[in-house]
Amino acid sequence: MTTYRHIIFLIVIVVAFLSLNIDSVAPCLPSRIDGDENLLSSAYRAVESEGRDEINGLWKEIVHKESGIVLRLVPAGEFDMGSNSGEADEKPVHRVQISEPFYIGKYEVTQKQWKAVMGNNPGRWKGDNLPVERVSWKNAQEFCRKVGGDLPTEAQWEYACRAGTNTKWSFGDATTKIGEYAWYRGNHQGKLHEVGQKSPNPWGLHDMHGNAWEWCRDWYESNYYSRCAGGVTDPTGPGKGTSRVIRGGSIGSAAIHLRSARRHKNSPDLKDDDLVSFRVVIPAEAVH
Ligand SMILES: [Ca+2]
Repeated sequence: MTTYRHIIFLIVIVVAFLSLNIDSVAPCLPSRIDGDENLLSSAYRAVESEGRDEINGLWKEIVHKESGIVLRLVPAGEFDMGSNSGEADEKPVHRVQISEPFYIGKYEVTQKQWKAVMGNNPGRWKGDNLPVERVSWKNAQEFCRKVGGDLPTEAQWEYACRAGTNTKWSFGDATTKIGEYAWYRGNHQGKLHEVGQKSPNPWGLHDMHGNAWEWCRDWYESNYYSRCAGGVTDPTGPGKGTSRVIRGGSIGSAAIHLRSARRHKNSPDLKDDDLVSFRVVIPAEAVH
C-alpha cells in the first residue's frame, strides 16, 4: 500500500513538474509574436539565404510569389541628387532624404512576369527573361498596383541607382568598365538582353544603367530641382505635367546618357516604345 502511495505521489510530482514546464514555455510566446511582425505578407516570400538587414532586421531580398519578381531592400538614408556637371535639368545638386526603407526590383520586369500578372505580352523583343517593353506609363503603374507596389519616384530611382556612390555611374567616373555593368550603344548587338546578365551595382541591382529605360512615377519638369535646392524629404515630383520621367538609358544610348543623374521623359500614353521598361517599388511596411 505504501508503494502504491509512493507511485501516486510520484505521478503527482511528475504532473506538477510537467505543468511547470508548460508554464515556463508560455513566456516565450510573446517573443515569437514579436518575430511575427517581421513575417511577410502572404503574397511574398523571403530569400532567406540573403539574410536580414543588420540595422532594421528586414529581409534583404523578397520574391513576389505570383510573378516571381525579386526585390531588394533599400535602406532609408540620404544622398546628393542630380549633377552640377551634367545637363541643365540635373542642376542643382540637392540633398534628398529617403525616410523609409523600400524594396525595389532587382531587375527590370520581364515579359514572363508581365504575362503572369497581366495575361498578355506587349513586347516587341520576344523572350521570357527580356525586359517587358511597349508598355505605357499607365500600364506599368497598373502592373505595379497589382503586385502591391508602385513605380519608383525619381528620387527613389536615383538613390537606388547610385547605391551610395556620387560618381557619374555607380561603378565610377570612367567609362572603361561600362561593358561590365551595362548594355548600351557600345555593346548592344542590335537587341535588348535578358535581365541580370551584367554585374549589379553596390546594392545588388542589375541593369540600372542601360538595357531598357525605366519609367518613374513622377511628372517630368526640367527646372524641378531648382525648387528642391534647399533639400527635400521623399520628393514626389511636380504636381502636374505632360511627360513622365524615364531613367537609366538603354541599348540605344551613349554611355553619357546612362549616368545616374541623367533625366529623360516620355509621354505617359506612349505604348509603342520598345526601349522603355520599368521596375517595381514596394514600401517595406507594406509587406512586413
Ligand atoms: Ca535599365
